[in-house]
Amino acid sequence: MPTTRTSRARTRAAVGLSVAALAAGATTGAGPAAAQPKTATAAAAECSANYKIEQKLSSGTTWRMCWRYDSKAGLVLDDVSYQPKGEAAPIKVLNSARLAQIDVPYDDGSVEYDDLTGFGFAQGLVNLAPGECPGGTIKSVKVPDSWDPDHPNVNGLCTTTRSRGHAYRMQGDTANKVYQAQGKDLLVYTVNQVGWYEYMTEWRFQDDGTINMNVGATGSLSWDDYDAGDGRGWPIGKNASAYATSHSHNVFWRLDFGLDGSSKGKVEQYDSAVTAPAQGQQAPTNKTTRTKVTKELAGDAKTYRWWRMVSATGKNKDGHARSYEIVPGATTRYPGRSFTKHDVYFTEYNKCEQFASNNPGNCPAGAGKSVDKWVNGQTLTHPIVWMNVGFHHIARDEDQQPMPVHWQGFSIAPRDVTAMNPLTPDELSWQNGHWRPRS
Ligand SMILES: [Cu+2]
Repeated sequence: MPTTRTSRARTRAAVGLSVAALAAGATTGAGPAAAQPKTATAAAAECSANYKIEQKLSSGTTWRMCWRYDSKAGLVLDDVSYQPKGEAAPIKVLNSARLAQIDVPYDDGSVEYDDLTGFGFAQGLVNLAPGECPGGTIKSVKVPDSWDPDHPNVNGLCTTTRSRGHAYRMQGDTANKVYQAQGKDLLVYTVNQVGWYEYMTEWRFQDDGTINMNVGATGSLSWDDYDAGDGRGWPIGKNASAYATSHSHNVFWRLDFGLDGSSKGKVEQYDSAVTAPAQGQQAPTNKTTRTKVTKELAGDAKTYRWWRMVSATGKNKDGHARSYEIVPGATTRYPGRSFTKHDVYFTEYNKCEQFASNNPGNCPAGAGKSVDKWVNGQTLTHPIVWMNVGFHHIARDEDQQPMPVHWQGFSIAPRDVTAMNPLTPDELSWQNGHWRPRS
């Protein structure tokens, strides 16, 4: 093996030590824009120009936010607001959004990495080449607790726009006119190297109000883990050789909603029950019920279940309470740890509760070090959402070389934030509700 690789493999172990040593005195949250967002005002993002991201997409939607860089979480987005055309002011969506852990246990039980809190995820921020951020801007990031204190600045934050294909298509009876639009996204991302892996942390802000959060893993398979036993790895070298050890990536996100400028959002869970057709009915029936989640909850995704965060104050022009729906992505829930046993956790805001596992925050003794311990019956007045998305990585020959990006993540989608499709063309803006064809 080339020496660079060997030294990189060693780097991983070394990083674990140095960060652990630092952890004693380390605080999370750093940088000039680290001020906590105030709760009252919805509109103005409170950060200097350098830390502001503002993008008006060609369809007329503007996204605004502030960014900062945390010594463990890496990129943090604060004061995120959405302003589609036709809205006079920005609509605040999130107080704060960021990763909360990447937990990587190997299937042979040999090792488990807590990449954010123990293995220098934030310090592993890499420089981006201009070609990686086509049409966009690469910002310089000052990395707290940088491995090289003389060179803490990394050109590591890309903000750009991207097409995402059809936003909608509709034709009239005669098809004389086709309404169609191509959707545009604001993309904000960093790449963080942890050992052999390179994690892409993508935030995509769609012009229709949806936000997608995804982590993609690329780089190389861990060079230290080619000795898996039966059923715990996959041969990726010639014949029965080089059994790359299977492992899980359990990624956590932490979302602090601030819909319409209030942190006092209300969590609701919806479930639908299908019953067989009754006599005389042509189809089975389906009944959807709402459960208000008023106390802390460890939630499990299942068919016909979903959650939303409802604004405490804001209504759209139809008089409906604004909300954001949580749209889970594909996940393989890892049953091996107490904190990975559930898909979503709703906890009451507590400043010291920062990371989903091995939390270094200064919580009182007995508070527990992981998110599952913080679900203990408190009433939700300022709910925090923790999403857990797992991926079981059984390597394949195609993982060399480099390893193709494998993605995991989820979305939050507006539900009644605007009275109609925020991208509705003006000619169709009268078709709200049970409209009558014009003669
Ligand atoms: Cu993997």
